[in-house]
Amino acid sequence: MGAEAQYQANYDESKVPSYNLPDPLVMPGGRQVKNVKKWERKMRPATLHLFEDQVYGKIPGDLKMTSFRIVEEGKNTPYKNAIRKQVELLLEKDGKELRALMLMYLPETDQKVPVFLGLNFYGNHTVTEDVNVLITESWVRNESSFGIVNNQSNEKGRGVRTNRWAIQEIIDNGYGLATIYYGDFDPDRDDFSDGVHPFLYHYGQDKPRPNEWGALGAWAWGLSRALDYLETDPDVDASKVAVMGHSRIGKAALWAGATDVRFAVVISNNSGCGGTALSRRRFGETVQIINAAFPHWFCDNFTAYNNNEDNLPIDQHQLVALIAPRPVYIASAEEDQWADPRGEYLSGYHASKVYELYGKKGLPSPEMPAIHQPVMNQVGYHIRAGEHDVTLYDWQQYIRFANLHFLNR
Ligand code: GTR
Repeated sequence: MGAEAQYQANYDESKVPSYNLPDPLVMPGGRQVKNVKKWERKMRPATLHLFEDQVYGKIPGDLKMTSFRIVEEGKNTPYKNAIRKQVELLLEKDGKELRALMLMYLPETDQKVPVFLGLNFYGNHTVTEDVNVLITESWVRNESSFGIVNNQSNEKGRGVRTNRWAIQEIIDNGYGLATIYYGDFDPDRDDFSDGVHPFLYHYGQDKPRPNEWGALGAWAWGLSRALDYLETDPDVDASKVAVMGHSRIGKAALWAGATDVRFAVVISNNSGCGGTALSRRRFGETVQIINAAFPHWFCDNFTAYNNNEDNLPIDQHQLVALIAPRPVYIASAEEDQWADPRGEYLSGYHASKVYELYGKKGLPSPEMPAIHQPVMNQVGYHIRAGEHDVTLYDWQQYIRFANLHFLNR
């Protein structure tokens, strides 16, 4: 096969190669895991280790924010019955600084509220028309239709992504929303001199080692640091935080949910390759394609599986299994074939035996549900009409799923 053919994506189901998925409940030596204790003591750590070592990379140290500061709060928002907070998460170490700015909208109540937490792609000011929201100063990807010039956000971007964030619905249902621009933790470019990585370099080091974290690892780390703050906020019920992410940020949300069990619910929106899509299916985006286009997302060890998926010691259903027994929701879009909707569904299906070990119901059928027929067990799934995006329909299902698990209704 020539290099070009190797890079071509397959969209034909009949050309999906036959493959053998690793059984999430069979230990590397062949022993069957028969109970939760064995899963938690042996198989889960072994699985997590493989993802750290071969896919996302491990964090080579213990790194927490050094301070949190509320920089702004107010009731003058475009939303009914909502308050706004903007919180700076600051990391200071060895003369270096990393600042992440969290935007929160919370329903106005004296109760602690559950929260959806998700990173955003172009800055907090893009998710809302609210003129009080601060414009990010971090490096952003140029996007001419948002007026971004020289990788710098400006006023023109305000509100350009409101369609992806159903803020009023979230508030009306009694939830808060917390969001941070993902590039605050690591700008999305193949450059390891910026973002959080240098904070853990040894003397003379200028990039992570082959088994150390890439950008997805940095974004997942940032989600955990956001949760550290939420645990201190008296208005938030931090035992009820649903981490949600779209696309590359959906991959990061899954990895955050796998590595940090404090996340009570995990939601993957169109996360695709390196998210919930099974790598072995090689449908749409593949390991080779993603490593070529985004060499900074995964750890370098992951490139060993370019065009070599059958040798992966794990597959993405085991990433979902790492979230068990906590509720996980996987969403696909019909026209998002690049992300392989069937592969996204199947990872939930094949992870379900770990949920069953806990006596929880996952996705019992190997057949995908029809469009707009959500399944809401401990593993949830829907496929909606339309493209790669986050829509009001998606949010309505996430709110229903959260209601089911957080409020029993
Ligand atoms: C694409 C990439 C996908 C997905 C998407 C996104 O270019 O191939 O894996 O992450 O970007 O994040 O929007």
